[in-house]
Amino acid sequence: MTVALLGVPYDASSSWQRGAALAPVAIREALWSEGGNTWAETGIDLKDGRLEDEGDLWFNDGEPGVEARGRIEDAVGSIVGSGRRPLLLGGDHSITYPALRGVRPHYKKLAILHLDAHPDLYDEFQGDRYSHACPFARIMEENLADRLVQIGIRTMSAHQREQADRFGVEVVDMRSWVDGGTVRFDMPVYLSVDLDVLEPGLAPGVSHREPGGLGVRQVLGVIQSLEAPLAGADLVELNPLNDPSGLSAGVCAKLLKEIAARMLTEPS
Ligand SMILES: [Mn+2]
Repeated sequence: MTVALLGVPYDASSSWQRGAALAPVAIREALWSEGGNTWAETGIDLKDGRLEDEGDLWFNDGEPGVEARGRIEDAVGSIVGSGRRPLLLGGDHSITYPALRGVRPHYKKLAILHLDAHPDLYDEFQGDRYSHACPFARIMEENLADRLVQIGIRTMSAHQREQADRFGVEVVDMRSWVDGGTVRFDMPVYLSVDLDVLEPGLAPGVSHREPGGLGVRQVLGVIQSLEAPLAGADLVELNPLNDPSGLSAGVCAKLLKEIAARMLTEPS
């Protein structure tokens, strides 16, 4: 098994602050920093040659979103087609919809495990159906997932509640979170991690800080206890402009290591 890291420096679909496009550089810098090592907790060394870096996609400022999305879909599709597992570094959360379009044709059944403070289920947001507030509405409309399980949610609006009911989304909101609880899947899983699922004091470098979130340890527990094959993953919404200390980039690097290690421990 090989993991292909893909930087997606795209934040043109952000509804509030830009800056997430700077994240891939910041996360790689934290990942390879000599201040830490490259071993995951589960005993995998990311320097053992099975983590390949595809570099960053390139976006023209002001180009139509449909072109940007097409490029993301094609890049992810070709990674999966080559037998590798894509691990995307966003970018804002809008990249998850084209990523799923790239992954989905390769799987008969596919579930999404989505960790986020926000359900991102708006039909449209500020007039944009491809906003970072909307990807999971597009995904469910196009049947790109057989199940969508959301963890960490704490900003559900009435409209998004309706959307969740309409699409059959399984929402584990923060109010009902129980430590050590696991979600079981009988099909491959695509993991989408919005950094703002965490308590913002632990990872303040996000555009939408929402108190009351998970701890780093709890998110690691969700990743490490996942039993189903991991078809792909993304780590989105780090905003380095809100992360002068680099603390949040370091948290991303930690999550990246454990996600990659989780993929690499599967039989190929
Ligand atoms: Mn979010």
